[in-house]
Amino acid sequence: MKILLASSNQGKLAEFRQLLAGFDLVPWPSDAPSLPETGAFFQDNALQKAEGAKAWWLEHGTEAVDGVLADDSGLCVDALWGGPGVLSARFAPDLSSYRDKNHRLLALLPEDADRTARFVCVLAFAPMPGRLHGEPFTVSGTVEGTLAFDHRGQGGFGYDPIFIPDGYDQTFGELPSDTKHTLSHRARACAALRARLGGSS
Ligand code: ITT
Repeated sequence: MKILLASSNQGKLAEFRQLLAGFDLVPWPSDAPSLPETGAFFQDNALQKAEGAKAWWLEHGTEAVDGVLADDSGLCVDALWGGPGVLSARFAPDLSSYRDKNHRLLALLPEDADRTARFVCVLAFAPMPGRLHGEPFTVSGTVEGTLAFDHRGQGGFGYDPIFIPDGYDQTFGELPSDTKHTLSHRARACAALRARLGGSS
């Protein structure tokens, strides 16, 4: 099955290449427009990106694909009322590096704050007309954990260096990527996607 990956986030794309091994993945072209995400919930945004990418690809696509996949994800911190959440990609826009954004985020928490947090990933899959039947659908995955007291590790991307998954002492930035891929929000959502697509690749 050939799937267009409607994401411009290189960290996500690297993970999808491993998590969706066996599928023929077509990257979102670098000169394609960025996809609006104006919803209040991960699910709304994932569907909006998948539908927007499908419409664009039907007009401008360079090869036939069976479906379009979009990912809306983020870090939800309990002490920040679930933030940055759907706004994770837009947190601290004045800072360019994630090292700085991570320090800014950690500085928002008082020393004695509840540090529980979770990564959430919602994937939206839109079948391509004439190639696959069915309506667009979403699947999701979550990983529970706590926030570290400092940015730790060079691995992963985004907020990985400040997130310690439950059952571990190291952050996703310190753990091997293979470990992240057994338990992450995106790994769980991809497993649900495979099940929903019938394991076909
Ligand atoms: P696309 O919309 O093009 O896919 P984006 O980066 O704008 O890319 P989102 O709106 O879904 O995507 O933002 C999610 C943000 O949450 C992302 O930019 C990261 O900062 C963070 N994030 C999501 N998954 C993550 C992960 O596995 N590890 C670390 N940070 C993650």
